[in-house]
Amino acid sequence: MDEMNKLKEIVSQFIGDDANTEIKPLGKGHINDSYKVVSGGKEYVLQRINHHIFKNVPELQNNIHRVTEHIREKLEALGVTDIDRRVLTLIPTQEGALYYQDNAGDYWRVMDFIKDSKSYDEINPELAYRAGMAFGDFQKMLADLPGEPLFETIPNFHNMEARLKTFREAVEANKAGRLNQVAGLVKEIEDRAEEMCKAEKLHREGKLPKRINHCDTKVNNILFDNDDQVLCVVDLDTVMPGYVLSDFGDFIRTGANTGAEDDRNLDNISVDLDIFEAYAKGYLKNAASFLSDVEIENLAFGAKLLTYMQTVRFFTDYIDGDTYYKIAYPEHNLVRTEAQFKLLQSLEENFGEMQRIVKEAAGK
Ligand code: GN1
Ligand code: MG
Repeated sequence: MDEMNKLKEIVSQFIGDDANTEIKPLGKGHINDSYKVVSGGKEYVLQRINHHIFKNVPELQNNIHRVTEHIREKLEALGVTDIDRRVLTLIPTQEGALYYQDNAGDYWRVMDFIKDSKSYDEINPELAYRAGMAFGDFQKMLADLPGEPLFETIPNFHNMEARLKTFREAVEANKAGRLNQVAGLVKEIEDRAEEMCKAEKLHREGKLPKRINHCDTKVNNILFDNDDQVLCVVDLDTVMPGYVLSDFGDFIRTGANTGAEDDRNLDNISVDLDIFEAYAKGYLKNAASFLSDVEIENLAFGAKLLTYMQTVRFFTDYIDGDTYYKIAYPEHNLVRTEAQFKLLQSLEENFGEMQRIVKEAAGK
């Protein structure tokens, strides 16, 4: 069976047979494969879930189901009208399951496609302000999710201590024989290691709580409508308990970078303080009411932490021989590492100002 027929067969598990189904690749995630499906006058997103990374797909899908249903109830209670564009809608299989596993062992899911929506890889301060409000609201809506804590879809996902352990093992093993050329960068990582494990330490001391976080607040995981109003937050695979520093930091890492995540020209890369300020204001507008002083005091640190963490993650993958992230060319993970590290240096240079901005935005 050719690839397209295989995809059609999978889609039919969810929405039944339709000879006119059209399927096209969609998006540019580093982990899952996504397709846009048009069938019977409706539009959907089909995704192959990367089960080498998300090892427990049933629990993953159960998380997303709980999160989206909870948000849906909140929106209904608020009298929101276009709910189908304001939260993701999972389409179950014809047998009522939240995913389908094919003969090859791959896992698939289908969601409604959110119409007339767009995402940005680069935004302006006004949109960053709206995105900040949206992520603050997202955490707030999920603060009272009933039942068991959410499943950790990737254990220790944003745990810096665990990431450093894996990094050190990769350095030790030097599997791809790439270490010689990057010794200077290994030292830069080690020089900052202790500072960057501060969140785990604060958590152990009972000073930093875990809350439900999105854990992938990349700027392009927010959908806007044609008038640039926020519709909803997408890419919910990593919604799980974590530190709010993660969600704040990952947005700054991606949204407040004047360059690209994999920019080859390091001169393009620095922190855009106007975006930082706008995001901090929007986020704190909705989140200041439930955040502790320790959380607020560490938001700017969160930007450094997530940028450092992403540097370590890309670097680990480079040293390992590119087994985790999709790459477009052989040195891609090294280019990403250097670009993230440049952003980290810019955040370090501007840290005092970032602290001042957060303090002011929090009204302290
Ligand atoms: C991955 O696939 P994507 O772009 O949504 C990664 C994030 C990283 C990001 C770096 C499950 O997200 O944690 O921050 O790449 N997701 C996973 O761009 O590892
Ligand atoms: Mg993503």
